[in-house]
Amino acid sequence: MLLKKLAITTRTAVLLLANLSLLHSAALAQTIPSLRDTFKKDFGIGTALNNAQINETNPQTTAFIARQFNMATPENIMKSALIHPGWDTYDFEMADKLIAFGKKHDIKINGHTLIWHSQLPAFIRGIHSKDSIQTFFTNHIKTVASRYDGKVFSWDVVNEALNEDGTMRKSVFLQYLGDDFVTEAFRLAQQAAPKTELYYNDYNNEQPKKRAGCIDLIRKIKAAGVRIDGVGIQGHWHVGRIPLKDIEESILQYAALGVKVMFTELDIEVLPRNFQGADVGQRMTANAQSNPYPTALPDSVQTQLAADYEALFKLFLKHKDKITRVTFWGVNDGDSWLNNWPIRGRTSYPLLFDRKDQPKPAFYKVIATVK
Ligand code: 9MR
Repeated sequence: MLLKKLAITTRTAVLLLANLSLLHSAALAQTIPSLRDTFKKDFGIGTALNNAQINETNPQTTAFIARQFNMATPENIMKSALIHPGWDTYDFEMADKLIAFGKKHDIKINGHTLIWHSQLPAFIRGIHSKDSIQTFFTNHIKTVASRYDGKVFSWDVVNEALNEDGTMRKSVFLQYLGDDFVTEAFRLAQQAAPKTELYYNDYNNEQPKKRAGCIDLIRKIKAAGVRIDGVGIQGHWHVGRIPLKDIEESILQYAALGVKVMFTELDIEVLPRNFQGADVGQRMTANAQSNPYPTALPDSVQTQLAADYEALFKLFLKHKDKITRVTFWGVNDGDSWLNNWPIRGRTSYPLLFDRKDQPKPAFYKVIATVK
């Protein structure tokens, strides 16, 4: 009897302690500065959201997101494979939840993405005629963009249509619809979503050749009398190798076209990689050196990461009149796609918060850039 009582008391004490430590970290999260408040006069601060976060499975995570970010992009759930799984079937469940999430927490949603060559529905592989691709393209944009008009703040209308040399990527859309598919996507989006901002989004489009291709695309859309409100530079960069000059030149050149500039998928890779960018089709094979920091990031890399983020945010602030949003591609290091790409199962550290949502030195450097 006594033993049983003792066991119950011990269990209660353990539960109490666990709750106390939860409360403790929740309270701590409220004491660190908020990115969205710190930059509120400068630009929006966004994050990518995954299923668990949209489903609010962990109330502490929800509170943390709402305190730190005022804009969000769904990491996957609005891509065509997920939202439009069959020729005549759409699945709006998660996207509707995301809209509700945004409303509840005063977070603006950027729809991602209407037209992308990747993560397409499986049925596309069975289509081999121009007419059918055209019908898919038109129906998809009309249906999805009109449903969320006035509910999402903006759309990445077309994602990653360019090659590194600035020419058009050989996608299924280019193959069947020709060079003008980008302009046509914006035309359809403009009709379906008159109350929504419309953007072109890509990675490495701060690099001179790809930037030139991107500028041509924007000019072409405008010359056709079609609306494009902004350009997204994804910002998947590497520690110690941030192309600050190219980024600044791009901010200036894009802004000169009369479009808003934003950084839409920011993260800084610290793990070895033999190429730059974010082409999800590219992969690397694992070797003994490919996962060098399985337990912790060495101080020297942590310091370099902080310096890189500091330099970037100084540059963003310098051009805050042209930049409307900076979005991180994930809430914390544990969420990042870089743990699984281009090699599965690595331990990466590309964001401002660690796996427990604790701020890293880079976070404080970023906060300190605001005078
Ligand atoms: O982060 C996304 C990851 O969860 C998906 O598996 C991947 C699949 O295509 O897409 C990732 O997000 C990409 C984004 O949609 C477009 N730019 C590059 C991003 C990183 O690959």
